[in-house]
Amino acid sequence: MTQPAFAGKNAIDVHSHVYLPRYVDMLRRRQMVPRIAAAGGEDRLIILPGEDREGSTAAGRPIGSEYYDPARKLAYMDAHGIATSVISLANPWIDFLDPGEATQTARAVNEEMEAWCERARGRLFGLGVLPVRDPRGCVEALTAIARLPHLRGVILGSGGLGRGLDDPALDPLWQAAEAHGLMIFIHPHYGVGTEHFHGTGHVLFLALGFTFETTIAVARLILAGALDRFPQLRLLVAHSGGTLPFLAGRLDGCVKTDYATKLPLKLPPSAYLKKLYYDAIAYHPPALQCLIDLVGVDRIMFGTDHPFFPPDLRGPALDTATWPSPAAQTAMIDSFPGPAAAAIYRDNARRELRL
Ligand code: 5CU
Ligand code: ZN
Repeated sequence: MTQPAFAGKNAIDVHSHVYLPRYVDMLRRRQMVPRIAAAGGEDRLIILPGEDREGSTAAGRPIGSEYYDPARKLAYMDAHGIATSVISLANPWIDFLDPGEATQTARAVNEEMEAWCERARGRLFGLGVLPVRDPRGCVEALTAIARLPHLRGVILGSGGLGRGLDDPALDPLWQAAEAHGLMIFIHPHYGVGTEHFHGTGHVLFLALGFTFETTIAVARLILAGALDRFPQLRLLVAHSGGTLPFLAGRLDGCVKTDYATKLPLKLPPSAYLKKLYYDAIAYHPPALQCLIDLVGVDRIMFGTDHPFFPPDLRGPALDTATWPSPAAQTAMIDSFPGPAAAAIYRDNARRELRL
């Protein structure tokens, strides 16, 4: 009998999203982006900035219960040889909520996330969310998350508290994450260069806007000396670090020859990039090779981005279909030698996220 392509991988997926049911209800009640709108007999998810004004996106994308039903997450995992997923709320998290509402919602979301993971009996672990418009609430949320047995860290948008990752107001948050040994998953949402993307649907926003957003946010964090102040901080950077692996040498070169600017850095930027963790969502073996050459195989972890980038199907057919992202990531990782692939598929996540 032919084995399915994913049989026996036992992968750990560190980039796997959900919208928890209470969050979905909140998006359904909203009139402004982010929101869920019923259109043409289906629900559509409209989350990206300006998306409701951009005709070429056909107003968002379809959203079904694959985004908020844990049984469907597990069905997808079964179909793709994924043993364990580390789930995180998808963008834009709770960034848009006022401080008071955000703090309450963060608590409720993180507890619901914990309950999902507990019921999944070892197949799901989670990353919590932070009420980013309430800096003190963020530190309290980190302390609460550290006590939840199935949560291993938090997902944080590249915008940080609203002023980027080099914002000194983030220092107490970095300190708390360091003290609790929590991983912070840095993920884009707002996009950069969006004035160049009209007429291209989601394509350039996600392919370029997302990756350059991450690139800029992490580069600024490094140039601000945050990793000298918090050397034990553990950051997992989405989409294989955006373009950072490719541009690391240029960053070093520019820092070295900018004689007029005094940056508070002990090391060249690439040395800090080597201390971070990355998912393997690169879609292209030479791109993953570039990341491996920069940081080694022990800091890179398999991810799929489920339930984004689905095949063009609806309903339960989605649960047994082969999805493009895991197929692409698997083909890419399998082109590397066995020990490197094993490290990326599971060993690194198991060790770094205590799974
Ligand atoms: O590529 C991704 O990570 C995503 C995501 O998480 N959310 C989204 O809206 N599109 C793509
Ligand atoms: Zn994602």
